[in-house]
Amino acid sequence: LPGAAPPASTSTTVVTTAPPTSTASPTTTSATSTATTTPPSDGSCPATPATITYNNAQLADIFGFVAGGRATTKDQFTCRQAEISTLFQRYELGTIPGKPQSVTASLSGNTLTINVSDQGKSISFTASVSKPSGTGPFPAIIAYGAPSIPIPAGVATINFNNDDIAAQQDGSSRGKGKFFTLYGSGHSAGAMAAWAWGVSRIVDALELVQATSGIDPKRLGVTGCSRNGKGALVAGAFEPRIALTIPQESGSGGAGCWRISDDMMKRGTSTQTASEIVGENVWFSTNFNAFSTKVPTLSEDHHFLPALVAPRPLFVIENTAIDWLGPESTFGCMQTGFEAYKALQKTDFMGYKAVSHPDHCGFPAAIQPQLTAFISRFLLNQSANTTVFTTDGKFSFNAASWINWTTPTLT
Ligand code: MCU
Repeated sequence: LPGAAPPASTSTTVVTTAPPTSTASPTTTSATSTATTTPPSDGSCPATPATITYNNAQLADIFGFVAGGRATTKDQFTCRQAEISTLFQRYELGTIPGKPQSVTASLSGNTLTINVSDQGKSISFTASVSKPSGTGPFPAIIAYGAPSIPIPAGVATINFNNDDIAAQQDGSSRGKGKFFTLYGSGHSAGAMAAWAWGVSRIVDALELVQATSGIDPKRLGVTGCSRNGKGALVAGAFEPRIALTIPQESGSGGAGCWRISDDMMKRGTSTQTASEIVGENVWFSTNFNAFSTKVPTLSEDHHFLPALVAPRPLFVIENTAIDWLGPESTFGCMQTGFEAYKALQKTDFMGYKAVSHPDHCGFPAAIQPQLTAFISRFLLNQSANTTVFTTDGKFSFNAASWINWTTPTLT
């Protein structure tokens, strides 16, 4: 197998081989290779049409299949989640390849080394692991870059150098980074799709070394702030092994909905929109460019991201002091996405809290109680009150003008 040479550091080394699920050619890679949940394999999911004609200024129905009909059961909702995954990859993110042919991992000191081979190409990357003292196993939070939330005692931190997997300097970063060394510089993935793939490989690695690592791969969180918050939300949406997703000040392109941000802009607030973001950086696939100036033709929007994370725990942190983040958009968008948690009868598994503070990515003390509650309950297995959905009082969300569908109670 090309590139499958054993890693130099062998303190803990495990090799896994999965059947090939991805190809090196971006044009032939299946857009459905990554599903957030496992839908029934009996062919009972409605097929998603290859071409979709859509035009809707409001926020699309989370539960309605593109081909018609709505999910009324939890099983059917897993079909809809697979469809939403397809739509997101097709129109915004680009394809997130499935499990590579080979992943090997070793943990030596604080360095987790991950070697990946697929279709004859290989890459290697590292993540640094800092653990509490003691033997564990400990839960861990994977932080894009470095965490800008306080990580409590008893939880390990794993620093993910996401820029190494896909660069995000500016528009010239397209196709640059280790993901593209593996899958080709013309691959459809934007940086966020590539990073989500990287998080999945870190989880693969943690599963491989779990016997000796002191990290419990079933209690993993992911976080990031700003551009990296957008990325953390996408990773949580597309990697079902992530137990707790904590995007911080992700704003437009993360917790914001394109439609609401466009509306804010129309009403005179200088906020980030789709048409701006596609020129600023390479977070999205070039597939998204065509939609950025005609957002109503997009058959999804970011209220679908919580619907992909659901019912897994999600705590969204935002900042109302910065118009560019689209605080009105993130509040309305996440409130709409929260309907998925309502439908699944898991309303205390998703929280949103936005307060006003001047320092972008600084952590405000006012959010500490809820952050502590989410981490305590979902990573440390303690009981805590995780019911929270608040923004400070500058605006409200008029659901009636954005939502023309009702939320089922999924059985
Ligand atoms: C909030 O995230 C981004 C934002 O989307 C960009 O327009 C701006 O340039 O940078 C923000 C960021 O990542 O700040 C660290």
